[in-house]
Amino acid sequence: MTSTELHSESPAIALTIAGSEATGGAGAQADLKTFQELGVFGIVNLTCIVSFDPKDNWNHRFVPVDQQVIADQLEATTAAYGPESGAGSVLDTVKIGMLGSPATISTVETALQGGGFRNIVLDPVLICKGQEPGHALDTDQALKAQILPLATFVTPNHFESESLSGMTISTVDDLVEAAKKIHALSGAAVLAKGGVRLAGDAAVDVFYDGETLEILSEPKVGDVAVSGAGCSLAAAVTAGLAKGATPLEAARTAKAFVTRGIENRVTSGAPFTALWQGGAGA
Ligand code: PXL
Repeated sequence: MTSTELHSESPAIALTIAGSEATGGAGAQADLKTFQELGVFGIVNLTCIVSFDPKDNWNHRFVPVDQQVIADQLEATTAAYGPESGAGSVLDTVKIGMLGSPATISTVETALQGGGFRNIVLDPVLICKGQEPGHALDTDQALKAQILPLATFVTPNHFESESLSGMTISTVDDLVEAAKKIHALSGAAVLAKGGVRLAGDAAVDVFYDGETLEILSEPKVGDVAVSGAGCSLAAAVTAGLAKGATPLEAARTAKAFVTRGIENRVTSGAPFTALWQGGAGA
């Protein structure tokens, strides 16, 4: 090889289709920071903008991105990095975060069906902190009907696991049963998160892919959920898969990454702390 041919290999590429959370703790910002931290070239296609309202108990103000603009972003990304693009690394791994409306779900469903993706990681954001359960029932139902069947990996939190499995989850055994049910209805590898919601000193998540069952456990870091933990976990899984890890390896690495990020969390004027993706290197 001559010196002019010397070049570093293209990094793995991952796309997140997600919403902006203005304070930078959750959503697309958390995804992009996680991708970067884990050595993956990250792309964001934005679905909505969430701005917490400090005058109203930090509840969510939600603005959807216009459907045509979502479709335009997906078109640009596919042309640049999709299977036909000639890109140095082909985009075959996507994470789905907050979609927020039935219309967006349909737009994204169409892109996923035509995108030739090998890995579709779904963080099934049914509600986010501050929203009332059932606030957006039609959106939840559309997500379950149209996106869940396309997912190859799904990362439900405690509430989402209860909603998807139809079970009450109080113990690790319950979480295992729920993970098996969610696998049965999606066909995807499942990482069901107990987090701080189950009693005890451990933050327990359950991995199940139809063959392997693994309980991932780390000592709890405090008892309060940290903003961006769910987004960062799913993004770290996505980064791992983009780099060629198996689903189980990606889940283990993601759990460790998020634990370090929670240990090094960031405080602010908001009534919640935010995960620091740089925590693993701190
Ligand atoms: O944590 C879930 C989540 C995902 N995406 C966006 C959010 C939130 C929660 O606040 O705002 C855009």
